[in-house]
Amino acid sequence: MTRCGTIALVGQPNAGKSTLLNAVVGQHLAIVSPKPQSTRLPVTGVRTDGDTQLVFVDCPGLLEPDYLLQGAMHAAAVEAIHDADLIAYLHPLADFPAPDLASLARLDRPPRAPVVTVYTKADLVGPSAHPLIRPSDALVLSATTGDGVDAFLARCRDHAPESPFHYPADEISTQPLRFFVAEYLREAAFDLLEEELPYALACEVDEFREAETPVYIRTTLFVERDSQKGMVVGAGGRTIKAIGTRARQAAEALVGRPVYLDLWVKVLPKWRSRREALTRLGFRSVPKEITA
Ligand SMILES: Nc1nc2c(ncn2[C@@H]2O[C@H](COP(=O)(O)OP(=O)(O)OP(=O)(O)O)[C@@H](O)[C@H]2O)c(=O)[nH]1
Ligand SMILES: [Mg+2]
Repeated sequence: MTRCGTIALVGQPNAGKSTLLNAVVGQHLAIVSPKPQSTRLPVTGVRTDGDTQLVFVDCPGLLEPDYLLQGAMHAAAVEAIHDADLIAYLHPLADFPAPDLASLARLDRPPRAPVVTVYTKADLVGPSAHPLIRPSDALVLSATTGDGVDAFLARCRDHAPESPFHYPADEISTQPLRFFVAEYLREAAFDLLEEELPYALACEVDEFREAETPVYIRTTLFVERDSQKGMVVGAGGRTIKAIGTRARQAAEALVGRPVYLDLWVKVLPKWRSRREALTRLGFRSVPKEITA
């Protein structure tokens, strides 16, 4: 008899969801940034131990949407909440207590799955603060030191229903390599670009020739305005080169072979507020409009 459960990792932007996903699968799958709202589309990570498979869905942060992209991010997180067998609601321990999830996520119906509150970044708070949350059944962990991650995994296993595995036991994600290449470009952009620019940038992989050595990957970085194009390219092409080098190294670690990244920067006017642009960039449920 096997077990297989889906765990949604949800919470406010910057709570540490992607860092925890990477810790449980043991690979840098999801992009991580000190800047909030780095995750836009859910990232799936699979971990199989013996007879139990856990499917983690790292969600975009829960926020009050101001524009259509944020509405689509919110819709993706809410969908994952309703699809899960267990909802892991992450919140930094330093900001204890976590606000009510149903109102934070503006859920129109209660979720089917149980919610476990997981206080994150415990390494940033002295151990004396931990007893604050006892005797509730919340968990405390640090995804960067690994403290508390095993107890979190044990809780996930307790909630995994009896079921055949959904994926082969050696798989760690269900998303294609091209998705991660586009994400690594965004991660580099989050790191190397300032202020609003990382938020105005989207990536698309146009061509992926795996049979070639190095693997040839042609990508487009979209910005919203012409003036942003120059900032992404940088003086003498320095900025785009740095973004490309960083993303190529991450892509090579995942692909396991040398990669050639061909980068193009184009303007896709106001893509963050346009339905068809968001659909093209992979968002499945784009709301008709933003409701406050
Ligand atoms: N010290 C410490 N920092 C952490 C820990 N977990 C995450 N961080 C940091 O917190 C920041 C946000 O982490 P992410 O994993 O990107 O957070 P997220 O919840 O996925 O954020 P969004 O995708 O923007 O919603 C990054 O700078 C991480 O390095 C932790 O356990 N300890
Ligand atoms: Mg994230």
